[in-house]
Amino acid sequence: MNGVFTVTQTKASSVDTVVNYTLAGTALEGIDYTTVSPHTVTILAGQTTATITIPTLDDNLVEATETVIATLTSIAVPTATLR
Ligand SMILES: [Ca+2]
Repeated sequence: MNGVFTVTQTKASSVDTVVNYTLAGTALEGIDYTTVSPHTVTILAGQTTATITIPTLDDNLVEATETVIATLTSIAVPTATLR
């Protein structure tokens, strides 16, 4: 089962909005889930939402729930400031 984050902006943009993000949490990229590259999510022009999908990997270990935390860090395109 994949992890899915929904990214929302309050107003639609007339151009694609590309947002950078970082991944943290107890789950490890490349071990617990597929390496995601680049760490960007694109909200298409005219839309207000996009999704970040984290494809989980089965490491055949019985273990406690592991977490993934996605943090939006900056807007790559267009040039703007996250508020
Ligand atoms: Ca694991």
